[in-house]
Amino acid sequence: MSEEPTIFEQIIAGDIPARIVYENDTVAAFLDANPLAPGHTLVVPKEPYERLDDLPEGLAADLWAAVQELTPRIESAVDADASNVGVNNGSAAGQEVPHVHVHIVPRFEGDGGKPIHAVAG
Ligand code: IU
Repeated sequence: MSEEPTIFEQIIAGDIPARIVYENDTVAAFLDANPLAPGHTLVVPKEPYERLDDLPEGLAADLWAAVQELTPRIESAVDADASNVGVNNGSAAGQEVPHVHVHIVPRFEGDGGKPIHAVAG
């Protein structure tokens, strides 16, 4: 874990404005500042572990439970048909913020977007 608070810790602390949509003792979720689609949400552990494999088992379970609970609620909120759920795990995979975050990107029939496996070309 880094010593400086990550951007996402600052969001959770309320020091950087964001639309927080969910919070429990260990996990928070907020709308992405540069959404790929309406309702694009990031689900994060409150503690700033950098990569998925750094997460203690219980926290990984908490994170996934929140993703599972939130995904249908977000789809319903924006009237989406489906969603892409994914993690950029490490900088070579496009991870820009060194604090684990699960993207939930709502998808709509005919939106022309690519499936998640298309990013690997
Ligand atoms: P990535 O998986 O690390 O590439 O995604 C980082 C995401 O964090 C990206 O979608 C940004 O738009 C988002 N984000 C944000 O929501 N708020 C911020 O202050 C910053 C990044 I910096």
